[in-house]
This record gives sequence, structure tokens and C-alpha cells, in this order.
Amino acid sequence: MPQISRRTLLKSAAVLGAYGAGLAVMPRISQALAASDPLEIEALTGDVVLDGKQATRGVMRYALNGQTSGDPSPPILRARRGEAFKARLTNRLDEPTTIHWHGIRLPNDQDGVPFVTQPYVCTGDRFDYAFSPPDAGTFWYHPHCNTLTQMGRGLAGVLVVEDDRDPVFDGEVVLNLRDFRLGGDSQFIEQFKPRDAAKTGTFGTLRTANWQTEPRYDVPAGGLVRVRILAADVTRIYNLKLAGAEAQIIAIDGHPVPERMVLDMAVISPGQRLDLAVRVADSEGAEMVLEDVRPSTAKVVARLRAVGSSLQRNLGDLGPLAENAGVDADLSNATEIPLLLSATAESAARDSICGSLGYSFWAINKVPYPGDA
Ligand SMILES: [Cu+2]
Repeated sequence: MPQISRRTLLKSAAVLGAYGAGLAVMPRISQALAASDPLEIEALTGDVVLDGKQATRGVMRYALNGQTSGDPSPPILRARRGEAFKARLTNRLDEPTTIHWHGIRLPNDQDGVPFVTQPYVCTGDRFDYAFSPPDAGTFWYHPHCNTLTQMGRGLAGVLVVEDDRDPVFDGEVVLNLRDFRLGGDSQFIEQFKPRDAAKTGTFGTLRTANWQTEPRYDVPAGGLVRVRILAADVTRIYNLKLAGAEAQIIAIDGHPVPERMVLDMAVISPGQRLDLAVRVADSEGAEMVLEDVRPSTAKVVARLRAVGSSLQRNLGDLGPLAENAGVDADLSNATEIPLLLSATAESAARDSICGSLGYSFWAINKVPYPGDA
């Protein structure tokens, strides 16, 4: 494989942009912008204390509407089903980035995939995103450039699409779950190791929810609380249990489940979302603990604490979530494509490109997937 420098990639991106997205996108966006101002989202790099000891350098984060102080974790973005959502990304990283709106059905030129749907957003540049989400639920956003590294350093946030027809909860807790891979000096260490990538992935060293260790959130006693969970870690598969309260699974990956299930243990893998309806304990001060129970000893993910006098609510009183529209697909003439996922057996590394390790470990239909992902 010929070595492709970043500079060459950038040039190709610029050319692609002229054909692929630039010309087609801009007029529609400026029209949309006339209605109201977009959210301002900056991608930037900085020092953040993650492990409670000292600042980690080179953390990548999103700042909303110029707020660069306060909670450094990715802002929870909110949209409304069927209404225009607009966000202007400004790239203050020292490498290209984009935003991909994971799980949202949108016009292809808003999907945030460089070389495919839009040009790179290079350092100092901006890109205007605009779409009207057709589905309500818990979604998320992240870059699609040097993706595992940028996500590993922090860039992954929750996008909530609301719907007035959804039942009214007494509270809401949004949990963005992820690990950071830090050394004893609180600094990032080698993010991916071939030895691990060939097995279950390279795990982080610091577990967090909303970039905090075992955070605790106050919720109304005896109330019904919607807990929106995103597994934003690039490696970890969570096995979630909630101790101390009754809970039901009401949506998975942004979409309401046909029938609610009592939460026993829910398995969610990287990129997945899980929405729970939690009936908070009645007594003030009672704690409910969300735990990751496998593979070893249970780890606390986050805690909920009941506050106030009991609202005496009942899970059975909760109406259904508004349904998302199905996708009408005519499968009568569909082509069947078998999909065989397997390991590869390459003995030597190839040239590393775009932050990859240069190895391929996994294959689709016996064709090695380039890179370590
Ligand atoms: Cu994604």
C-alpha cells in the first residue's frame, strides 16, 4: 500500500468537497440559518482534571456557545422532533475534524463523514450542520476523523431529541459513559495496543460517567425519572444493573421498545444507548446504584439519591413513548449479501494511516478491514 501523507489526504478532501458537499450544501444551509441562530460548537484541546489528581493534557472537548469554563464534559445537545436543528462547528483542534450525528436520519450531506459526505473541517474552519430529526430519542454526536483517537481523547456527546407527546417524567439524568486511558502521571498513554486490538480491544484505565468518577445525582423521591445512557467508550461493553430501585427499559438505541422490559441486566456495547424509566425509592436519602457487573467485580457507574417527600408515582402510570416512524423498505427485489465476520491472520503490520496501528485484525467476507478497528 503506498504511503499517503496527511497533506495528500487534505488535498484530496478539498477536491472531493467541491464535488461532494460544498456546492450542494451551502445554499440550503444559509436559507435555514435565516430562521434562527445555530448552536455554536467548538472542538478544542485543553487540560482537564479527569482522575482527581492532576490535569490531563491534550483532552479534546466540545464547548457550547463559547462556554469554555465550568463542566468540561461534552454538552448535552437538545433538538425537537421535526424541527430544524442547526449547529455550527468551529474546529480549534490542531487536526481536521467533523461531527457525525449517530443514529439520526438526515440528509446525507449532513452526516459528517469526510471524503464521503463533506470535506474535512480543517483547523480554524467552520461547518454549518442543519437537519430536522424525524425520530425522538437518545442519540449522540462524535467526529469521523481520526475517530478512535479523537473519541478516546473526549469527543463524544449526547444528543437528545425531544417529543411533546412523550410522557412527562419527574426528572431526567443523562449519563455519558466512557473510560480514559491514562498513566500514573494522569497523562494519556498509548491508546491502542495491537495485542489488545486483536482480542477484546484496548481498555481505558479510568472509568467515568459524564467525565466524573461515580457521580451522584439527586432525583425526586418516589418519582419517575428517565435515565438516558450512552456507551461512548470505544472498547468497553457494559453490563448494567440498577440496585435499589425498580426500572424498566423503555428505549434502545434511540427507539422505543415495543414492550417495556423490567431491567435485570442490560448489555450495551460501544455506541449503544439505553433509556430507562426508574421509579425512585420513597425514603429521602435512599441511594440507587447503577453498576457494571461483569466481567469481574461490580463497578459503580453512577448513583441516584432520593430527595424530598415521596411523589408516590407508579411505573404503571407511565404512558408509552411516542412512536418513531418505521422505514418503508421494499425488500421484494432485495439482493442478498452474506456477511461473514472473522479474524484475519496477517503476520506483519502494513503502513499505518490516519492514526491506525498498521495492522488488520478483522475481516468482512474474508477481506481484511484496513486498520485496527
Ligand atoms: Cu457513530
